[in-house]
Amino acid sequence: MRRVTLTQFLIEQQRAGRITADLRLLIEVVARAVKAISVNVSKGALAGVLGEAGTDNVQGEAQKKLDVIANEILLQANEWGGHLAAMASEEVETVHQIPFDYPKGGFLLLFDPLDGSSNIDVNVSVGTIFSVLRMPPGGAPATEESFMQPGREQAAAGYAIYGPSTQLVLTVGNGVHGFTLDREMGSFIYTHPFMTIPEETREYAINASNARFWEPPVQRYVEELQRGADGPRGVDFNMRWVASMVSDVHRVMTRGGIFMYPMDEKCRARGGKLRLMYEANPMAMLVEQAGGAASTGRERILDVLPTELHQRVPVILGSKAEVERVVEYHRAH
Ligand code: P6P
Repeated sequence: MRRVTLTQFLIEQQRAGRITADLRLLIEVVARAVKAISVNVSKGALAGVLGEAGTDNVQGEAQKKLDVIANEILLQANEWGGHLAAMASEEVETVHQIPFDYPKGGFLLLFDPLDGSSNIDVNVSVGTIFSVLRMPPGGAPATEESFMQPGREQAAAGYAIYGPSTQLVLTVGNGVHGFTLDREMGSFIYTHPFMTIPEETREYAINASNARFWEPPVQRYVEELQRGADGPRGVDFNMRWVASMVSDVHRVMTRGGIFMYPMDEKCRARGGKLRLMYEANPMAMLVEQAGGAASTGRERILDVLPTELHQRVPVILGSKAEVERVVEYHRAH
C-alpha cells in the first residue's frame, strides 16, 4: 500500500482549500513537537524523566518531570514559526506570548502537554491534546479574552497517544484522520482515514469510585448499565477506565463507547474535573467530527461560552445514542 505521510495529507487538505498554509505549518510543527515528546516518554527511567518535578502547576497539581519537558518542547517548537498570536497551556497560568523578536500569526494554540501524567510512573499510555483557535480581528497582542471562544470556533483539534505505537489523531473540520509514527523514518503515516464512532455501544468508561458523588441522572444511567441483561437495558455492558483521558477517548474513537467525567459533589466547586479549553473542547470537536456527541449533560460542550482559561466542565462524550440517553436523563430529572 502506498504510504501517505502527514505532510502529504496536509498539503492535499490545503490544495482542496480546507486549510491555509499557516494552519498546515502549525499542525506540522505540533506533530514535530509530539515526536520529540514521544522520544522522551519512551525513554522513561533511562532518561531520568520519571517522577515528580518538585513543582506544582496552575491547577495546584504536582508536576511530573515529563509534564514540564513536554510543555517546554511545545512552547519552544511553536514560538518562532510566525503562525501563532499566542499560546495557552495547562501547565502555564497565563497566556504565553510570542517573544517580541519573532513574527506573530493568526492562530491561538492551546494544549495539555502531557495528559494523564499520573500514569507515567506506572508505564500506562498518556497523551498530548491540542486545540487551535483563530485570533479575533484587531486583538493583538493576544490576551486571555482572545481565547474566550466556544469550542465550535476551533479551526483544528487533535491528540497524540503515546502507547504501544505513537498515534496522532487530527481533525481540521473534514472528518477525523489518524496517523501512526514510523520511528525509523520519523514520519507520521496516514493509517486511519475518516475514523467514525458507532452510534450504539456496549462499553462505558467512568471512575466508578465516585458513584456516591454523582448527580441522580448519572447514578440512574450507570446503575442501569450495571444491571445489564437483568435490567431495563436488556443487554450486558463492559467497563473500562484508564484514567488517562487520551487513552479512554482514543478507545471510543477507535471502537465506540461512552466516556464520562460528569459533575460530582467532589468537583462541583471547581465546575468539574476536566478542563474545557484544552481537554473537553478538542475532544468534543473530534468526537462530533467522527459522528459522536459531546455534552456537559446539560449543553453541547462546543457551545459552552468560556469565561476562564483553565475552567473545568463535566464531560459526557462518545456514541451518540448513549450520550443522548444521558442528556435525556438530565432533562427528565
Ligand atoms: P481520576 C488525568 O489526570 C485526567 O485529567 C484525565 O486524563 C483523566 O481522564 C482523569 O484526570 C482521571 O481522573 O479522578 O480518575 O484520577
